[in-house]
Amino acid sequence: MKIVHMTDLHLGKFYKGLYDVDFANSRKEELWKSFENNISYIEKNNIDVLLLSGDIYERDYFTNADLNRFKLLLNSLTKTEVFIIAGNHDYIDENSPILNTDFNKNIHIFDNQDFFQIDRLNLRVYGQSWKSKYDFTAKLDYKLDPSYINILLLHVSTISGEKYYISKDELENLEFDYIALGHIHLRQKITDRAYYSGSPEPLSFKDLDEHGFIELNLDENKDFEIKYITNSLRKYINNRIEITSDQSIYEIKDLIIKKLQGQEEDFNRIYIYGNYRDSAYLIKYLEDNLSYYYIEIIDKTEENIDIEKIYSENKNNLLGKFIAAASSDEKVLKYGLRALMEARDEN
Ligand SMILES: [Mn+2]
Repeated sequence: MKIVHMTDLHLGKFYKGLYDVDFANSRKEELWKSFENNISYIEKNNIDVLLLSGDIYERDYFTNADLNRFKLLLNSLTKTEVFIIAGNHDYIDENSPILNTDFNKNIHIFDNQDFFQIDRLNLRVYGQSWKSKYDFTAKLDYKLDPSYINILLLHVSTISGEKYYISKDELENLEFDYIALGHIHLRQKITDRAYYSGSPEPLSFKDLDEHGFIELNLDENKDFEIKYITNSLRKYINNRIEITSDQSIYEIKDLIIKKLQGQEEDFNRIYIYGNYRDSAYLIKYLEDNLSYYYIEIIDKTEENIDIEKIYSENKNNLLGKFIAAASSDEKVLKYGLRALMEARDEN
């Protein structure tokens, strides 16, 4: 049985105030585009089962037109049984239009039922939908019939200390053949049978590394192998460069261009480390002279000032007294020192 496990699509997500409207809308449309690609993949590859583990869409932004678009895409699948649970972003209540949408019969949305049974696949899929935004307790007392293939969909965290946490031990004690987890956007194995597929598209700088979905082939003996499919349209990447105070602005710009080769169309953050005299000037220059799909430049440079040396040369004058007085506050010390030295250099 060929299964695709996908989660946290966050369709309709609008990047509230973070980006300008056109940019936000184009990324919003890319999330759909990515979903269209994945639906084509599922249809072409004769996938028997699609598991959607919650946060499929954003309740706050999802219009009826969006819901119709979603329905048409899912209804275009001709060979696939689809199972959907709701997460905290698309929780289901009595007013949720998704429960009254005319999906095809092969599309199953968890509301209050324990499981759906597909005889032709000898399959039972269990799932638990969120019913409100801030309240979810996973049910763990399942009695399974091992003559079926039993799968569970769950939208929870496995990071201890986080809300809606479920431990690795609790997951291990469940007797499901596969547990399709959602909520965490990074792909990962939690137990031999419980995995996060990660979000198909990364949605912030928290969602680093590769994105797509999981494909698995579950055989009659209930054995399977996991394949991570990587096909996101973009990535989020943290980059780091080191500079020195005598490097020209052109050399620093070239360093960044080299660093970003092959990732021009991704979301890039550049952390600049090293020493530089006037880093605000440098950052402004780079922002004005580099043009990429998305770039953020973050100043991590240290002022190029050797405080101990300056202190030993100026113990008895204003500079030395200032250093002694301000030594407990590094920021005050550096800014003040620079102002004092600039004033002195002008004389
Ligand atoms: Mn979630």
